[in-house]
Amino acid sequence: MPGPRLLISLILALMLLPVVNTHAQERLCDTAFEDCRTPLWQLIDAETQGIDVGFWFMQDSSYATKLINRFKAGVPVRVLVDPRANPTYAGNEAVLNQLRDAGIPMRYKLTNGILHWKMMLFVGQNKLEFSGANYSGNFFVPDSPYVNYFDEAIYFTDDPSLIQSFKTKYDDVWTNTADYGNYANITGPLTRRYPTFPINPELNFPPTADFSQDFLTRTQQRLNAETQKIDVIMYRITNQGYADTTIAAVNRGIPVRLIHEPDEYRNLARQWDAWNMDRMYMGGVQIKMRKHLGLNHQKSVLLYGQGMTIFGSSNWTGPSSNFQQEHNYFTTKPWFFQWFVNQFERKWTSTTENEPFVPLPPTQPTYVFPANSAIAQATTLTLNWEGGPWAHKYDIYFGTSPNPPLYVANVSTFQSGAQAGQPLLDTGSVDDGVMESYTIPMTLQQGTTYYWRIVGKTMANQTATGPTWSFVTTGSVAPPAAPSGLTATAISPTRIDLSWNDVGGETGFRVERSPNGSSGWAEIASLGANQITYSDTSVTAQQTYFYRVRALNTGGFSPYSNVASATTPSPPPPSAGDIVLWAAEAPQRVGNWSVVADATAAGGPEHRSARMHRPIRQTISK
Ligand SMILES: [Ca+2]
Ligand SMILES: [Ca+2]
Repeated sequence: MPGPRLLISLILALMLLPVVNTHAQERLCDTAFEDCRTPLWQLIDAETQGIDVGFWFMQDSSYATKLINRFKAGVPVRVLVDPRANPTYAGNEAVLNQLRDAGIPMRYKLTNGILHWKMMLFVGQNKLEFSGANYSGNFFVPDSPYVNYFDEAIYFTDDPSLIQSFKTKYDDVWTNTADYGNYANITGPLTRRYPTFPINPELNFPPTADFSQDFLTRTQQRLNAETQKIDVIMYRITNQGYADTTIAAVNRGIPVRLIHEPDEYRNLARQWDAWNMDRMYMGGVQIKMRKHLGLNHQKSVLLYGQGMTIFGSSNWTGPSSNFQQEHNYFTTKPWFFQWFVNQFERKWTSTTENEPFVPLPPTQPTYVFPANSAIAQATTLTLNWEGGPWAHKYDIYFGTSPNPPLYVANVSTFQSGAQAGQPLLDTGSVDDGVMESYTIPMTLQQGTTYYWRIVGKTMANQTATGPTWSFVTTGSVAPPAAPSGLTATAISPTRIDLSWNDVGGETGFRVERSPNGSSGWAEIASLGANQITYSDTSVTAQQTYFYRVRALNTGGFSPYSNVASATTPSPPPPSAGDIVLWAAEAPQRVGNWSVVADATAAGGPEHRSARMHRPIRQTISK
């Protein structure tokens, strides 16, 4: 019996232990700070009955060397591989050769959709290891704890139901001749090694014809069922369904936190990751990005209302949903959930491991057509440019001004999620080689210089503005149409007002006057564009004047308008106090004299003595 002191020490030690399974043989290993390779090495070294291995790639040859050692010691070893990883992952081919040359039986994935497993099963020890981590050094051992590591959680279990399920699934794949071929050292017919067990319903093995087992379908069901809070760590998010379901959760009041990988946000081979990230950002998902020096390759989801963890090999992508060979676990094991909660809180709170997400701008659009300063362009015209891998919407500035105005905003595509009524590109995509094009929906004027500028926008409305280019349309400018509806109105003995209807495309108007409407036309005014009234104050009383107007632009004059005429009225009779002179001829008048209609004025015709024959007056200011 231990003494009281030892007992207290034991209890304290138990209380200080990190969250562990009550089942002593299950554990999760955090690659941020733990060496998760040594326990796997130990399992390989200790196995005496049989080892089943499946992986996407293995760059760390230490696993291969240890597996070969056991194989040479008489332990049956089987390996499922995918040589399609060779071109991308240096060292994988050498490991496959190493295993093959040792005589280990190997089969490989033949059909489309990669083998994305990362698992080892140890028959004699009743142990299983699986995770999202590929068998390469950085995936299992940090270079520098919390500073330079790959985000992963490595799951070691002796849960009989999980081991039985993996045994059955492994035998299914091993004996599958439709999707898998013999890679090396297969002699005799393919046989199952184990009895066939039921698959634990918490496990998920895409691909499957059972639609309910589609990883997207299962994940969406759990996200839609959540009532409290969702935390996600996800390496790659290229499938719209996951993003939309996450945004929908935020919209019904469920907080969602997401830690993502910045290299995937700007992965030129995975452009739709940024589309989803920017949309989730706009949709209110709280997002942090890996800040440490390694890689966030983890795939885990925490559903607080359900106490559920979703963990495994599937990313939030189309291929991972129901195309690639995957293994995932939708489990409500409390210790498992709490372990991931603790891990998430540490990662989320740390200012050195992760940092708030800042949406990045797109690249500047590259113009293709029409070339800058091109001449003789058609008057119906399609602009062409390459908007790059990150822009999904465009503002198009277009017009005859050297600083063209916004012509159409947020032109997009249905692929990029254009809403009803939103203007659409003719063509366009962030996918490689798909050019953006937009046909200007009007006939352009001939012989005219047009200016255009494209602004690319991400789904988070970050922008990149292209240069301003110009082109000239074919032909010459046509003269404007003739002004119509000219009217002339005498306002006073010395003023006639004109007005007419505006025309399009003019740079100005010219007004002409004639004394008789047929000859003696003289230009009396030159007006600017859109000026459609004129007051002629160079007229005298009791005269009839004739007018016509024409418009002009760089193409020349329009035809003339109609001719309009007006007759100025008589001046008013003199009033008391006016001085009136009757003069037959008054060619030189000094001061403000004007002709009046009063034949009875002093010196007028009735007096017959004056030499002036028309009365004039000068108003006296009082
Ligand atoms: Ca494009
Ligand atoms: Ca006009």
